[in-house]
Amino acid sequence: MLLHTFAITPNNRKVVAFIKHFDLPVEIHQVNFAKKETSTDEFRALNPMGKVPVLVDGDFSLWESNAILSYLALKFPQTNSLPEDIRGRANVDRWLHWQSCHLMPLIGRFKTGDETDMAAINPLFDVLEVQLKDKDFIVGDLSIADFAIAAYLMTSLGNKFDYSGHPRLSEWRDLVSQLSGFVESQVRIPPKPAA
Ligand SMILES: N[C@@H](CCC(=O)N[C@@H](CS)C(=O)NCC(=O)O)C(=O)O
Repeated sequence: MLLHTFAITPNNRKVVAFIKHFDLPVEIHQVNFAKKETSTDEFRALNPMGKVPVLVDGDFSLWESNAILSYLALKFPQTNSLPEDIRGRANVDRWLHWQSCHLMPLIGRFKTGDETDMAAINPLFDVLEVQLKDKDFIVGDLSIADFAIAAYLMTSLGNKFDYSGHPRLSEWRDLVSQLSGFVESQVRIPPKPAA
């Protein structure tokens, strides 16, 4: 199995962190954007969106990071990262969709500058704070939902939010950031050389 990725971004890092955390037999290939690798016909055949991450398993290629997380969790059930019962599974799906439909778009607005008030994240943090009230992880046990959501809160932007009003969220973020997969997938950007 092969993952095409660009590990610095949260949608990529969530998958790389999952693979590393569970030491899954997936080869990791960092795409070269400078060489327009994702614009080639060969890459577009894997993902017509021309984006990463993309997982290739034999003759099956899968794009969309949360779909990849679900696939890996099902392919490697020993990870115990996706409940088998219908409601447990739906619960994880709910948080994956919440990340895609609510967290990611708001983060996108911060990045484009359409949102400049850092406190605008608080309604979403309120939701996570309530969810984590009596649990170690988002759905209780560690699941792919933790990887999907936490990756967004560990970026340089994620580090700038004020977590002081959300103590459980803050504890969970610290806990997940210490998981081996997130430690190993940390990408340090070298400082720009002085002009
Ligand atoms: N919803 C997709 C987003 C994928 C995505 O936007 N990937 C970005 C990096 S995070 C990318 O490949 N951008 C390069 C491009 O758009 O050319 C997912 O979760 O996988």
